[in-house]
Amino acid sequence: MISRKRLLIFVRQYWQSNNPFVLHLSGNEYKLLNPLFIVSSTDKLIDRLHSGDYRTLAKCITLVENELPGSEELLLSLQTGHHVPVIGITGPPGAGKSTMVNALLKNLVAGGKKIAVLSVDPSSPFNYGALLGDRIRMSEFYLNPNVYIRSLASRGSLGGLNGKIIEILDVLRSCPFDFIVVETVGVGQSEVEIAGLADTTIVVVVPEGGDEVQTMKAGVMEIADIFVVNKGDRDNADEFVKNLKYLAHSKAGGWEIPVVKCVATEGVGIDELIDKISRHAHSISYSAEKHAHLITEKAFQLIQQKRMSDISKTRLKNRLEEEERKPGFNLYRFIKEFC
Ligand SMILES: Nc1nc2c(ncn2[C@@H]2O[C@H](COP(=O)(O)OP(=O)(O)OP(=O)(O)O)[C@@H](O)[C@H]2O)c(=O)[nH]1
Ligand SMILES: [Mg+2]
Repeated sequence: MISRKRLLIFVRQYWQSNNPFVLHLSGNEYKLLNPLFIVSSTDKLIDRLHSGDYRTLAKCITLVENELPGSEELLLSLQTGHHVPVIGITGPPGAGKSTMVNALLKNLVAGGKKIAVLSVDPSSPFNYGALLGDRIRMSEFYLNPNVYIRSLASRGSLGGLNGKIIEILDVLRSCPFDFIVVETVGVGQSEVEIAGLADTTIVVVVPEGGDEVQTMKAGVMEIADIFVVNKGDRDNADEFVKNLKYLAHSKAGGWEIPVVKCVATEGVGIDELIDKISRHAHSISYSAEKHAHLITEKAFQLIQQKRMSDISKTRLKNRLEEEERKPGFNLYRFIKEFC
């Protein structure tokens, strides 16, 4: 049984993946049945994923995102050791991230690569209407057999990645892609979170507020593997690039954070960006140490989610309202029953 809010999410996903959900209404509750998942065995799904079947991929992502029956079995059968580089692209709303992804797709597809794009946070109130915008900006690739594009809702109004992104990325890794690109708006926690999941994190900024770079959000310096100064056609772009280069310090492992000036709408700077991405992939900071960090981070988050899965804030609130009225209430004694 699902809530009305979840239902709306389902309807949107239905639109994206063309899955024939069967909607069962009873009273105020909705139940979703998906006959395709019932008839497809996990082995069949995995085989189709390996052969790069996008319809199956869309179904599997929906299955995992909504924890529908069969999702755990699917996750347990995935071969998660298969490495497909994840490129995270983050930055403020309107910086030109989707235009940049579009330009990257153009070059990479021309080079014979197969790419998956996850666009996270289209439902954020900071970013209203972006889903439609992204569809228009990347529309030329929606029907391209070498490109798979999927939008994902964010976790909440303060940003943050979709709670199932780790699992979804692993489903995508089962398909024969050369790269997985994740676009996420740099509000709230999402940019820090994407840096914990991506092999290479690209922070897109624009020359705004004069040529000052000091106004950039704290923390951005730590997460960026590559900076892109987009909208390089603006007057103060060169000064901004110069100042940012001065500020960008090297990362552990000796990686010098490059600053690439781009005009995404014109495709300017994209070849240089692809060159930096590939250099980063071969740098020391990317290899064994980073992999160990990323996989530990993933395992930690998955365990955290599983341990917390039976704890609902609403139920906690109701219980606490009751318990607090009792004499001698102690919060630490109360939480012991959940630990
Ligand atoms: N002048 C100029 N405009 C650009 C450039 N790149 C993108 N734009 C424009 O900037 C606007 C926003 O571009 P998007 O690609 O949607 O930006 P975004 O960062 O994906 O936006 P959100 O996903 O909403 O955060 C669009 O009108 C683009 O045409 C550029 O290099 N120069
Ligand atoms: Mg966008």
